[in-house]
Amino acid sequence: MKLYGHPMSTCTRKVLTTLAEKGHEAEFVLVDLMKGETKQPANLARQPFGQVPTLEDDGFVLYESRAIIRYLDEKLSGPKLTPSEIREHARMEQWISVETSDFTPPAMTIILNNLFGRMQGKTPDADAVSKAREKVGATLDVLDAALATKDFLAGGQFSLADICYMPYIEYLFAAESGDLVTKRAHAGAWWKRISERPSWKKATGK
Ligand SMILES: N[C@@H](CCC(=O)N[C@@H](CS)C(=O)NCC(=O)O)C(=O)O
Repeated sequence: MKLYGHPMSTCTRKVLTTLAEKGHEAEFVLVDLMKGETKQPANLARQPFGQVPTLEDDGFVLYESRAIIRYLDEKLSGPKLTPSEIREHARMEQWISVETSDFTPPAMTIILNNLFGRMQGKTPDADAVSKAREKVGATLDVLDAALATKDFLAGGQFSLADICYMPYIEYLFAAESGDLVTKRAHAGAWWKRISERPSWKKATGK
């Protein structure tokens, strides 16, 4: 099994965390984002949108991080990261959908402006960051209320839903917006709980 990605890529990190949770490894093939390798023919042949990650498993090529982590969870031995109980499973899917639609787009606005943009010498768009902070805060209010009565998003079990949020939250801290998480007691405790997992430390090289 090969994973084409970049160690700093949020979507690659979801896959690395899933592999680590399952107790498996894939051969890591670096696609250097910094050198524009995502847009080169070799990567476009695997991932027509010119992005990472892509998984290659015995001739089967799969892109889209959320599809990859679901595939790995079904295919690989190790702890299940999808609840077997139908309502907890549905709850996991609900939170992955919220992450995709309501959390990640504004979180990435903050991250691109305050972290990656700055690294490239660009001045952050303060207005865009401020609006994005409001949106992320509103979504985190909803998560915070849900996490008041359970340890993980799907219920009592760590799941793919928790993994989907982790790379973006990590970068929110580096983008001067970790307060959005820590000032919400239940979301803050949840982040502490999940970010201390060995799988996350392995995926992020800590
Ligand atoms: N929906 C895709 C998004 C992948 C994505 O945005 N990858 C970023 C890195 S985290 C990328 O490759 N960016 C390079 C580019 O767009 O040129 C997924 O979940 O895999």
